[in-house]
Amino acid sequence: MFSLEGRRVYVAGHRGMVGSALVRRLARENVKIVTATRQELDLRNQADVRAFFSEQRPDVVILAAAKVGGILANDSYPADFLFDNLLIETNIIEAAHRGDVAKLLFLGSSCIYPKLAPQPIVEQALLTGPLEPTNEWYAIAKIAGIKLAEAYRRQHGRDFISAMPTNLYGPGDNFDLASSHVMPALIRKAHEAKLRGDEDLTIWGTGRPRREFLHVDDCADACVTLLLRYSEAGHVNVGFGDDVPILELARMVAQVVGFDGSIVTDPSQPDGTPRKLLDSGLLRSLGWAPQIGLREGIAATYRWFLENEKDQGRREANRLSAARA
Ligand code: GFB
Repeated sequence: MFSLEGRRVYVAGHRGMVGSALVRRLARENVKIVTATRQELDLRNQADVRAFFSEQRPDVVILAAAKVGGILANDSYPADFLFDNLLIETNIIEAAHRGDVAKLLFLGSSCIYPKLAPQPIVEQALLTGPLEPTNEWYAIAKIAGIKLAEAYRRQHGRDFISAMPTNLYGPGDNFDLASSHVMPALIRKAHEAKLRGDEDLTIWGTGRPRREFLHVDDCADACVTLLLRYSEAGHVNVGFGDDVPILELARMVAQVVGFDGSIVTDPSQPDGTPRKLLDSGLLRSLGWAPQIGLREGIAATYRWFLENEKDQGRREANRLSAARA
């Protein structure tokens, strides 16, 4: 058992969907949360990261900072997904070692597993076959992160661990259609189709791939469970336990949003991996279980989208002007 009592916990990536859920969850513990915005600290800069660790002296680090995106963003920006993520995780893990951090949790993704891994996917499936081509760049960076944490444990006796969450969704997600994951994309598409009175809504791919969706608050809770109760070299799957075909997800989202037109598939867009249901038996044996069902989670995320729609619009406008500059 590890104790968080009175610890300084650095949440890297606290403005992202996962990081902000971690900050919400950690508010229930007696900890001092340490954060830095992107403007204050460029995690790709090794000297800055080292200086930040020397100043802030965190006891615990949760590495939830990453360049992330959906299938199209991953496929379109392979260099950014590989380079930025390698730098971020290398800098933080090395600085945590230098700074004598008592515990570090590295967050990866279920895309680390082979494209055609037997289902449900056990942790031991890592590096047993070829990756899904649309996101192999991100996957390679995440595999490097797992191995780096493991290497510091092996060579220096560090208590560094890794969690591999399935597809996450929830408040704070990115709803930009060009870079988002499927859940926020479908929420936005259904909402706008409803407002316009469209007769149909188009989803990418065949609609046949299956995905497992976990609410980000359940993921944050799993991270705390792992910090407190897990201290082994092997990474740990964090999944909901069930998956749905994308077409079925689209129907659920349409129902929650109140769009009653038809759903059309666009097979010219990539499907990605056919299925990636995680076996989360190890995590469950530590006493964790998801609390938020899929329909309930979609409804909560849609409410968040409605409340934050203006912010989302502003964020997209900023992104466009940054891209033009
Ligand atoms: O969530 P998503 O972008 O990523 O797509 P992955 C999941 C599935 O939904 C794919 C389909 O089969 C997409 O073709 N889909 C249907 C859509 N309509 C849409 C849409 O409007 N937008 C999007 N984005 N998808 C990502 C990886 O894979 O998952 C990352 O690229 C990471 O590396 C992340 O691992 C968790 O599940 O395919």
